[in-house]
Amino acid sequence: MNQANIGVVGLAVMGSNLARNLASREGNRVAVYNRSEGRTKELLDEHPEANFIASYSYEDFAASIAKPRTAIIMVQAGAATDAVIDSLVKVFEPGDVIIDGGNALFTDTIRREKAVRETGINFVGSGISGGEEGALHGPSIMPGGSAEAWEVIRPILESIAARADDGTPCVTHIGTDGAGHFVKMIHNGIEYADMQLIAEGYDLIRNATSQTPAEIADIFAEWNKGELDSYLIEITAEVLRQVDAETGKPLVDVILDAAGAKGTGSWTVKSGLDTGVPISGIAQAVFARSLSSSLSQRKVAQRLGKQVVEGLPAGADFIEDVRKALYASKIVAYSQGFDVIRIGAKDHEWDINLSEVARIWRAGCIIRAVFLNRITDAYKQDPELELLISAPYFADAIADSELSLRRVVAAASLAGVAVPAFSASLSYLDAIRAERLPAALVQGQRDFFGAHTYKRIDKEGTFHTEWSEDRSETRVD
Ligand code: NBP
Repeated sequence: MNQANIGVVGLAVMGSNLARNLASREGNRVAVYNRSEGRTKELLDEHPEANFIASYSYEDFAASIAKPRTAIIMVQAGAATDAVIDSLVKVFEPGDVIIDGGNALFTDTIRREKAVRETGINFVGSGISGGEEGALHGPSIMPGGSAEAWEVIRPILESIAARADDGTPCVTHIGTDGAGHFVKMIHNGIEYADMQLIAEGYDLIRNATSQTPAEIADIFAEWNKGELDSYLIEITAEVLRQVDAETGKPLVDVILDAAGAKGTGSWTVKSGLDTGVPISGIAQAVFARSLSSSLSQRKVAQRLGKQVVEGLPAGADFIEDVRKALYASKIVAYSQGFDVIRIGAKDHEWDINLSEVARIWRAGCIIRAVFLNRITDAYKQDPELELLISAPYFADAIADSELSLRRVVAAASLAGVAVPAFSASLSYLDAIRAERLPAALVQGQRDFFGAHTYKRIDKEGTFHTEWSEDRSETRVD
């Protein structure tokens, strides 16, 4: 092939690995371009086997791809993505496809899709999960955009996507314009919650027992054989086993306890606020990272007295409670994440198949987990499922682990260990099932100071009480 059938713009970690993945699949010839020539030359030197066609201008890049052209952009999200799109639009033609595989904010993708569509070029905003390993060996891919563009790019994306155990590729057409990046954003939000819950479970066991990180790694490795079987549990065991070459200490004890973030977690929380979906577990996970990174405030707070951890039960029963609490809370986090996708899809008029979303997260991505098979089944059985935790399998799983979660949150509170994500999950479970919430009092307060009105449980209509005068009630509609 003298011309490439696919191009990649942006050859940093993700782009170069994705380009190599593409080149390794039969029938592909890959064109590559990067703003700084050095990166392109380095990739060519290090991977001659990939037989890339390299270009050093957008014009040559476009000429090196067979029509209709398809190119994947893998550059920094934000202004860099806009700059590359502007350049590609100038050299591409109607019918060509531009895929943005970066972590774009979905509202940017909606804007870009609209603008690019006017030129006759197809624009696909696609979430790509799995980090650098995923990009190289097979990521989970979440493309948005038009159905026509999907048919063009489908074979190539299916060829590079991760394969689940049943052999199906972890890619599906998520929906129009920003749907793919929206779903990728929620994926990352769930990832924040999953990681925080695992960290809280580790912290409790570490505080409760005299076990070393390496010994706790064995516990996680054991958990990975059961219902918690997932990539994040697997790598947790590996991280805990790692010894620092310099000090000989467990590496986890040497790493500064300030967790970083790149933005998709807080975007998810903002979406929860915008859509009115209570994604409290995810929110607590995002805030837990913020708190951890507030190093000077943490220092000042020591004036309140150092944290004293006392009285955590140390036995095997408690460790089993932590495992079950983790499972219940993880189910809550996924349920909240799918809830915001469901409502977000309604708000943006995206026809998102939730069963398909769970299906393509089963391999390749960071939150891949065996129990995603159960989520796939739950939404397949009932595509209109309003609340994932109400599906029979998950309702049973929560019933089985609820008491453990209660004991863990109670023990942590009494002992003085912060478990924000476990606590938020339990409160969510209690609140969402409550027959009556104290929201009635809140409505009374709102009507008192702002005449915001209220509804009654016993009759139709909207009412207001004259609180400060004769306290009479009037119907206002
Ligand atoms: P980075 O996000 O670090 O971006 C570096 C790339 O952007 C380089 O190729 C750089 O070119 C290019 N670039 C910049 Br910066 N400004 C540019 C401009 N004005 N015009 C053209 N190119 C420009 O790369 P990454 O970590 O490989 O991630 C790529 C995308 O994939 C990002 O959107 C990221 O959020 C997403 N993502 C990353 C991961 C991960 O695990 N890292 C996972 C999933 C998704 P240069 O070489 O000339 O500076």
